[in-house]
Amino acid sequence: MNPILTRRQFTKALGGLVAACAVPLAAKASAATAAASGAQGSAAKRAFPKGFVWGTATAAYQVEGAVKADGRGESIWDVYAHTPGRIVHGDTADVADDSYHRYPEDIALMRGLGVGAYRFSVAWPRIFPEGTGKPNAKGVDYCKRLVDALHAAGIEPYCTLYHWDLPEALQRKGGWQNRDTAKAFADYAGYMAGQLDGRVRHFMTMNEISTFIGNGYGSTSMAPGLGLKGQALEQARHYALLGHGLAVQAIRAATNAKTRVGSAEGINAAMPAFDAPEHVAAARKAAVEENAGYLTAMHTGRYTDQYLKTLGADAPKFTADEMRIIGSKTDFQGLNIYTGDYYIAADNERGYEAVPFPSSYPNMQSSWIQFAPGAIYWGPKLMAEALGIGDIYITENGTSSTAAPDSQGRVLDTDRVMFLQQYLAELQRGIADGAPVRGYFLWSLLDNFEWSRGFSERFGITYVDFATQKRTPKLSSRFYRGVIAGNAI
Ligand code: GBH
Repeated sequence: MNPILTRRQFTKALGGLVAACAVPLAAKASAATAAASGAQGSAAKRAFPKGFVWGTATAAYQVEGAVKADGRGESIWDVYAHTPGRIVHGDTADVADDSYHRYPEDIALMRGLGVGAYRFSVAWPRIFPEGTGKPNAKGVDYCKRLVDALHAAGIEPYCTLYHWDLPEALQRKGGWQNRDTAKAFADYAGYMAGQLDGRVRHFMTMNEISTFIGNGYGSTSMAPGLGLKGQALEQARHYALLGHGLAVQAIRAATNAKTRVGSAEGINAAMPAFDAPEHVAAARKAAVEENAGYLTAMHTGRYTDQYLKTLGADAPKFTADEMRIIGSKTDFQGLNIYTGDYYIAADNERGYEAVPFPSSYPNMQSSWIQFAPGAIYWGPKLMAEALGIGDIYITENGTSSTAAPDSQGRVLDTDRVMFLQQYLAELQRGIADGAPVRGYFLWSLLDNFEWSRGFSERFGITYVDFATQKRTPKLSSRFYRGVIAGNAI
């Protein structure tokens, strides 16, 4: 397929966006003036820094489909999704958004939005169908075509090397419970980064180690669904971190000096219950301790005393050399922030206490997304302060919404618009107060395969009819386009 968008594809996608956002003529004219002046409405807009990166994000298994195309190997998610009872409605991602074939149309949607960046992931089993061994040239070519098409559209690719689709062949050898998997991941990451060297300037090793370990190894709600406990779980978590560290080194060895390496982690975004010095101090302590098995270890090269003490006999076995590797210096930190956790100061050993959400606390469609815009104000700020992080990107933020096409075919997702409006306002305020956030990737460009929730939860700012693959930009798409055009909220 031609990687460069034809004029027809581009106009078609843009037409869709404009049609979905159809407004009366007069309103259209004033919207155009507003966009030109960088303002959208009546309220004074607050600007983001010059050069702030605006993007959207997806992940390979959630959008690509084409699971058997061009020599792709099987992943743990193919196996999991095809196991009866695992996914809502028995959905699988065999086709998903078919983005493997339709990426030119998706890139056209991004051009319509005006985003400058796209965060995507590479499916490891497309590159090494068996996890290790001989690379699959057709899989590599697909990634190069995608990246070249993004550049042709003026969109900077941000590449995640592992968004949970472990080759099944490696799972059969123990997956992340096997130390060799960390080495195999680094080999794959180094190889792939080398192939994309010069075309991709930002690499993320892994997406949310905390989730694929917590949900896939600790519980059974994600692939491979092992439900481990105690030391076995801790050891798998440790080897995943080791895989990250080894991959940082492998990517550096395979790429030019300008390449920037980081990861995208889902954090426990600690927020003070309200802005008072003692609660802010408590939340800052919580930020370190509650992420001790992940970001804190990755940024300090050690497990905190409190963490090891709490684990006792369940603590992972590790060497000083492994901890040095896990702490390999990165150039930026990606944070996926959807919600947060409240803390108050407490007179205990830790100096903080977590405050559970009352049952009346407002929620979005997904049961785990409490509406907490403060998370994107405090999360990056406290993480940066506590761990000395220099550059942060919000690598995911967004929400599910039940909004569906109305009688005119429009998708008016006012809950998502409200959510984004409030989170972006808090992000802008955080940056103004010193949080070193350089960019924002909205999750997600498209409705897609939402893991164990299948297609029952839609995170896209573009509606996807999974029967026809028709894409329809939602109201939130128009909202985001305005934010990007004005670089302000
Ligand atoms: C991110 O995870 C993922 O990176 C992305 O792929 C995903 O599509 C997006 O968010 C939206 O979910 O089943 O009740 O145990 C966000 C963190 C952690 C949220 C695991 C869902 C499972 C809750 N996820 N959690 S439950």
